[in-house]
Amino acid sequence: MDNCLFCKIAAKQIPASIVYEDDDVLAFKDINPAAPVHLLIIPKGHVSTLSDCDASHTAVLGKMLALAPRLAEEHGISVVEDAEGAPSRGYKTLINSGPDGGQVVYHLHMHVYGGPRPWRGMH
Ligand code: DGP
Repeated sequence: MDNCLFCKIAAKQIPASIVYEDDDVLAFKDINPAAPVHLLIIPKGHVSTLSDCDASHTAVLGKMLALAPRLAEEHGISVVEDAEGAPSRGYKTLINSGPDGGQVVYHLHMHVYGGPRPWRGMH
C-alpha cells in the first residue's frame, strides 16, 4: 500500500524503534506510549483491519499472537510469580478494529502494553 504508514515502517522508509523482525511480522515501539512498555506487532503484508482477515491470514495472526509473550519476556513484563507464588507483572494485548474500536492507523496491528501502572487511559 503506497500511502500506508506502517507499510512504510515495514519497508524502512520511515524510522521506528524495531524490536523484532522476521519475514512475516515486525514489532516496534509505539511512538506515543500509553504504558512504560508499549509495542506494536504488525504483519508485513498490508491488511487494513482485523475485519479484512480471512483464513489466509490465520498463520500470520497466530505468529503475531505468539510473539507477544516472547516480547513480553524480553521487555521484563512477562507474568511471573511473586514471593508468595501469586501472579505478578503481566501485560495487555489489544487490537483496535474500526472507528468504534478506536483504530487510527489502518494497517492491522496488535498493541502490547506492560510495566508499572497507571497506564494512560486504560485499566
Ligand atoms: P490504533 O489506535 O490502534 O490505530 O493505534 C495506532 C498506534 O500507532 C498509536 O498508539 C500510535 C502509533 N503510531 C502512530 N504513528 C506512528 C509512527 O509513525 N510510529 C510509531 N512507532 N507508532 C506510531
